[in-house]
Amino acid sequence: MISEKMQVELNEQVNKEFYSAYMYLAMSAYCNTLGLPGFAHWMRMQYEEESMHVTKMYDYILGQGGEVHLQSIEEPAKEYGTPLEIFQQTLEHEQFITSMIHKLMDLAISERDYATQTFLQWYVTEQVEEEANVNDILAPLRMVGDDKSGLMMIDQKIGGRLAPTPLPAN
Ligand code: OFO
Repeated sequence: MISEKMQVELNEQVNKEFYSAYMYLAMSAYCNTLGLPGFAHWMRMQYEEESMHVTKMYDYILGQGGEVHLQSIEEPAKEYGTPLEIFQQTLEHEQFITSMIHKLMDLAISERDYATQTFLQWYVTEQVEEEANVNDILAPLRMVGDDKSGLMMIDQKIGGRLAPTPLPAN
């Protein structure tokens, strides 16, 4: 069982995870228009991963006897600048999501909601990985700058990103 307040906040987070998925799909389309299929693929895989973050939280709310309230999803931007700028925005977004997860954890701790603390721990760990993955791409992007052959090499490398493995049940 979760509190009314926790239910509201988890539903808010479901919406943010949906937005993440939506934004990465928009970024994927944008990378396609830049002629960077590897970047587009990476973003498409990120979209799939975010979709799983959505349903994991959705299942948790329902499993706790709560109600799911799906809200409208903000429209993402159409353009994201250079490949470096795309990943800078990605990092900023993930840092924002990390701060939201931490706020949720603060609430679970203040409510002594042990089940939700355990549930959220998965997202805390996941966010460390999300930020690290983006930083790993930002480093070579900063190094190559505008060099086209350097960009093509990064495009090829990140184009090999594997599809996310299905998440275990809560
Ligand atoms: Fe759901 O982790 Fe990214 O946003």
